[in-house]
Amino acid sequence: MSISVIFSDLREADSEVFEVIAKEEIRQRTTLNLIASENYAPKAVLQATASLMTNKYAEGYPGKRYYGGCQFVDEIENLARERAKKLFGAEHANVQPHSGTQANMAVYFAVLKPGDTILAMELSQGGHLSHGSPVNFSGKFYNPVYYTVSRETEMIDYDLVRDLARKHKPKLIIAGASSYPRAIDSKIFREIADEVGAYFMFDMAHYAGLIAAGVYPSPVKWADFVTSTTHKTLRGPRGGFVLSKKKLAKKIDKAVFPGAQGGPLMHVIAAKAVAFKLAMEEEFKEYQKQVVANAKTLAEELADQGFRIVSGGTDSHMVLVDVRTVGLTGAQAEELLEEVGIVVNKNLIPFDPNPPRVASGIRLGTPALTTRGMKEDEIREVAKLIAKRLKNPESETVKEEVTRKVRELAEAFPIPRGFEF
Ligand code: DSN
Repeated sequence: MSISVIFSDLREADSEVFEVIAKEEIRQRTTLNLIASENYAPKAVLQATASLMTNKYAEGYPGKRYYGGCQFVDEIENLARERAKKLFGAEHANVQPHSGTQANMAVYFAVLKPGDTILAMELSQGGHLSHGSPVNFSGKFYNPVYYTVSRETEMIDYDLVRDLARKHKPKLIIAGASSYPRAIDSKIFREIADEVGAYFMFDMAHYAGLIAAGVYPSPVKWADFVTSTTHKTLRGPRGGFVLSKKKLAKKIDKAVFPGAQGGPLMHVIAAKAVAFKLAMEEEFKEYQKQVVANAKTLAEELADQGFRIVSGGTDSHMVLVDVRTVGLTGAQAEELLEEVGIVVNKNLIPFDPNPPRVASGIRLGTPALTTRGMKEDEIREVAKLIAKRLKNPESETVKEEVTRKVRELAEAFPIPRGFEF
């Protein structure tokens, strides 16, 4: 159905906002989205997010609210919690965090005091802003120590993690990343955390959908806390959640509310419940298998085209490409690709000599294109288009040809039924 029919009330009330949303709809339909942290949420998720649950205040938890009239939001939150636990095999779930960063904040509030030491992957190596970056609250309130990947393999240097843990005795060790394509060994992190008496938190925001489907190693058994978003590979609404061991349930719940947040977004929690349900279906598992197969194909084809792939490949949905191979910076590559309708983000690569706004790499992900139904053949075609554009930045002929082919691919693989607005 057309957006002007679905949003007819919005159009009438506020044509300016409507027009911008309409333009964004066209952008999403006509471009190829390779942003590793984005996806198309199913219509069922969008409908729950747009529901009247947005009208309800519900500070507190099911059965213990600070407002009347909470019987149905209680039902929704219980559904979301139970489904999250079942999906990931967790002992406890808190589905209230508004985002991944707020989920992380809640864990810090649960077990740390200001000034405590945390050990995490450095942002420039693939970590996340909220894992102790100096420009983020997590780096200002706490004392961050960073581990890196190995220069040779560009994979996590577990010996370094152990050495730093022994030396600095962190209270919390953090694993999980926003631009690390490889499998992460949670068992080793658990052993290191036990050796130095630290808590172990795994931020699975990027990998959550893969983990739910069993195509990426689950940290749930090993970590004290597992934090996540719901909108990346998991294909839900924008939001966060925390899983924990039962013995830490009270601590984490108090840290989320009243520690870090006020009223929960009940419409988003309803949509999280939907996403967790959909993620239990066989179709979702098949989708995630294809996401990884597509990412591997993307890495292989780009390598064949002469690009250096950071760490030599991928075990997940994302691929980190060193674009210095073709004499470009990440920022230049991002712009060149956007001009032809391929949307990616510039990204630091390990030990990057360039600053973040320039960067030497681009991060590519296959979740969104896989939702559009693309398989290995089309991904190979996309990789060839990326390579052609980046190897011929000055050529108008190449620019026109790639733009046309991107349009054709986008038309041949529309946002599928059940995901369109
Ligand atoms: N900004 C997200 C990403 O793109 O990975 C992480 O928060």
